[in-house]
Amino acid sequence: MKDSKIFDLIDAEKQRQREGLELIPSENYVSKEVLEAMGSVFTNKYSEGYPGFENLDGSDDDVLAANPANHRYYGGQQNTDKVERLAIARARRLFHADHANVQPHSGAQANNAVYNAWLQPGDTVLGMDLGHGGHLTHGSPVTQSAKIYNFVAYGTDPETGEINYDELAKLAIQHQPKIILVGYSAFSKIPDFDRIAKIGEEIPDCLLMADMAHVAGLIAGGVHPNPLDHGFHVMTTTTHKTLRGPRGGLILSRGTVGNPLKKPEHTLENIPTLIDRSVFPGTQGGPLMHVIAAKAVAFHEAEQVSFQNYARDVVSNAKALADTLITHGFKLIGGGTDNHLILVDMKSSFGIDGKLMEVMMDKVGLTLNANAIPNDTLPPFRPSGIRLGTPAITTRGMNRGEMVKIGNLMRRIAEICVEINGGKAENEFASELAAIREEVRQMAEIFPVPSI
Ligand code: DSN
Repeated sequence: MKDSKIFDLIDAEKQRQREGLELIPSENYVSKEVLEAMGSVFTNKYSEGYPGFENLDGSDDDVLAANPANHRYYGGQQNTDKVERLAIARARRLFHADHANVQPHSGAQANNAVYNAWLQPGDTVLGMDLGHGGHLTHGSPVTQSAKIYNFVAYGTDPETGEINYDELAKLAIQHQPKIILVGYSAFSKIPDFDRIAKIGEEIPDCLLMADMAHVAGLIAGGVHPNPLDHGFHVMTTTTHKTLRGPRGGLILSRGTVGNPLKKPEHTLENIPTLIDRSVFPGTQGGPLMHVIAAKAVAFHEAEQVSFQNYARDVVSNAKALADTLITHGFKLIGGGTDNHLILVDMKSSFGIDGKLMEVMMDKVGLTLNANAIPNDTLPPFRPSGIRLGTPAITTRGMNRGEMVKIGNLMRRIAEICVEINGGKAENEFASELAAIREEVRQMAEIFPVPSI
């Protein structure tokens, strides 16, 4: 018997996604093929261990033709080995990596696996402050890793929105971290990877790690520098944000790839194998082979010229939206954006908090999230900022004209928020909100979601 409760909710979610516009910068719409691979029979298979890592350098056909012995703990891997090897080969090509581990279930799992591969309890990691745009897994005290390792935070410059490189260098010398971590979920600039790598080279045994979850698709599309080309040893990412694949994680690394069954020496050169052993059996059990199949499909899509165009459009759309918002009096952290993401200080722009804006935007089918801004004086659940971006609406084929329209609608919503904040009842704006809702629905209809 079909579970109608759940399937009705799936239908309702399809309608929500179809009729609204997704502005959360970490979300996207996958292709039909990615969706199909995720819903495939590979979900029935256990594949603990790894496929063989030999002959991963050539084309997809070369990779399929080779059939090296695997390192698995279960039989029946004729197809799973090929799927995982294709995923690895494609990821290596996309990101110029010596090795790819495609098994992490999420970005958090990927980060924890790298920590576990390289650090001893008590070792120091230098990462970006959560309040300045860093990520929870980069040392927030509420996480498990913060109980195990010693995280020290660097911040951003309030004037420019850039990383405070002088502070980073000073903290690195002072704390001698075993990992310098560059990565973020609310930062709209492009890090100077060379400068950070230079700082890291002065610290003994320091692993340079980049968590590029937000911008991996921009890197794959060639519109953002790749940290692995600038002296970094490891790059982690999720696969579902700008990269437009299934929900999951990925670890890319430089170094020599060894047999995962043999414990290698603890050196930076051996980081690929240290990571493999840390993912399985260190921190995870069986890989999700249906998700790995979908990752492989997404990597194939990202290798196409059309994806390079997509990445370019994500960035130009973000700039167009940012410019429109600035014209309307929105104050952007860092004064604009260089990637896919825009962080706005709603408090200093309009005297309202980010949560009110999030809630009112939701009512008209425009989804974004309230977000802390650097040195926020408001609490995390009702912070001063909002965070938005263009990966999903660019997937729908939207362009400059639509960015201007969305920016104009946001101006009107912000004005309504100001009035509500001043004491007016929300229902006084019911007909105006309904009209904006309809305008959003019409835009959504012209630019359908590819997979639904
Ligand atoms: N939750 C993700 C984001 O929205 O940026 C980060 O993990």
